[in-house]
Amino acid sequence: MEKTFAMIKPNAVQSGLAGRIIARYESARLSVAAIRLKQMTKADAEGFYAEHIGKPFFAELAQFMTSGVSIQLVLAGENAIAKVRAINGATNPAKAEPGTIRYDFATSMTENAVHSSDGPESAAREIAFWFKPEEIFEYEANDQRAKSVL
Ligand code: 3AN
Repeated sequence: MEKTFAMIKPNAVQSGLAGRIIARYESARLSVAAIRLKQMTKADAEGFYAEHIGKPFFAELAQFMTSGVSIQLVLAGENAIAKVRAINGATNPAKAEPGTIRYDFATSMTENAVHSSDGPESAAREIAFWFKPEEIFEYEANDQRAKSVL
């Protein structure tokens, strides 16, 4: 089963959208393999977004990501990395397709509701950044659950 890392950002958590966002992943036959609620520290932001340090938007990004609680998730399932990217939509909400999380819930490029890994290497790095192996659970997903909500 492929695994990916996703995060529900502070604006979406504060707006009470976490349940609806997780439901979209579950409806796409992905399982929650790990979950945590945490207010990111400055060190978390600098470690997690290391590749963006020095970019013009980094200060605003770090300020926003540390401004409130976010939800860290590991999602597991067939084609999980690409599936979650598609469900989230384009980074820039103005370019996101209708029906995506960012089309529906993002308010700006910075406050864009969700994050997810963009490939297998970043998924491995990001999962290991947030979770210990014993905090990640693999279990057999029941096909009936997806049918019941479709
Ligand atoms: P994504 O989350 O879509 O993979 P990344 O990883 O390239 O996007 O960027 C991480 C985060 O940095 C984005 N989710 C967004 O909040 C912010 N970001 C990226 N590019 C810009 C930009 N040009 N202006 C403002 N914020 C940006």
